[in-house]
Amino acid sequence: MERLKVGVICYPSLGGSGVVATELGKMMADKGHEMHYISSGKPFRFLDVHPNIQFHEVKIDGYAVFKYPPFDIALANRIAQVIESEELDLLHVHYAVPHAVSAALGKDMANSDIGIITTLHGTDVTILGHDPGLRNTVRYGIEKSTITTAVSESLRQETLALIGPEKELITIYNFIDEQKYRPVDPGTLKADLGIGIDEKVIIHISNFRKVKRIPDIIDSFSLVRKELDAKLVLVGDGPERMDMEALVVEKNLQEHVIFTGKRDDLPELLAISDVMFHLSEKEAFGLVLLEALACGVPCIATDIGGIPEVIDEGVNGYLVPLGAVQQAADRAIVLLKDEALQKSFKQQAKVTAAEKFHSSTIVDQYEKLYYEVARRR
Ligand code: GMT
Repeated sequence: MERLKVGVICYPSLGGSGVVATELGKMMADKGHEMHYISSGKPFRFLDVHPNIQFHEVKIDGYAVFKYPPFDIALANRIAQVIESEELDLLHVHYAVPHAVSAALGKDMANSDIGIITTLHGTDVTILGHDPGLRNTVRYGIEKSTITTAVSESLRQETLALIGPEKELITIYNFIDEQKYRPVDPGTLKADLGIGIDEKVIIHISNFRKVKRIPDIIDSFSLVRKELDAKLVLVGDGPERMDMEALVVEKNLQEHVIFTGKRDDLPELLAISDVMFHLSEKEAFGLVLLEALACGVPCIATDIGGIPEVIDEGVNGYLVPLGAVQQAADRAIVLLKDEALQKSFKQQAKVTAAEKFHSSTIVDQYEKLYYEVARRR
């Protein structure tokens, strides 16, 4: 098989798209491809030591003439340089805005015929695509890409309806690193967090944005607590964190809700959890749900976006309408009180992760696309 040289453009921060971009790069590098990350910072989980992975930093100085330093143009400039210096075969860009637009500009600057794969992760379409001030930019990013992928069929359909691109749009699901996300021994973690041995654990992991609807999770948890002993473990950090801490105090739940902040030991945290709550109002895929399933944790999640493609109602979890906090609580109570049901859901959760979303299947789909785009030049 021919070894490809791939330029990868992604957000370096913590978040599902960054995780997918770096895990994919790592697995492609393991297959022998040369992966070149072009970004403002080293992406999350970046493998410093892999011989097939290189990092090309984008720098921009804050010249007095700029009110806003033009990062997207600096990125395009760096993309053009790397296309030429590394003789790249293709670009894989995560997010249409701004990355696909910078990639199109970089390609033009380099006067290159390189192919561009753009992967849509959600907010570029579900939020920016609804903004009249940006919809044309999203469309431009997609039209300038050779092939665009969406992380769920729901996102693909929404993009077709909203943007109506003429270019090819295909669904390739997200995946996780099965070496990391699997049932593990949590050691003394449950006791360390102050959770009683017989207490049930409901977990939520996110970046604490409004879209995650954490107040719904807290309300639903307070209903569960009326029926059984449980703790709510809220993992992550973000703009809503302080308000959520205040809300927990206001509801007098501070003895029962644990804020852990950002953590790296997610498999251990999932190992002590009985169920995951994920009640977002928008979610193109919900990578964290897949992480939970792979660790054998059933999920109660909203019936929106790409979530029903990950959570199989009554098999590995339950789906509830947006805002239905009582229904989410009722489902959790049924599950947490029935050991046999919980055992079956846990088993099915692992089967879904291993069969529908196995990394080898998904990485092969991307690799096939890489060859196709590289060949089209
Ligand atoms: O959901 C977020 O806040 C982060 C965002 C990101 O950029 O990582 O997540 C999006 O991409 C993930 C990876 O494809 C998906 O699993 C998330 O569902 C998607 N978020 C939304 O659609 C809100």
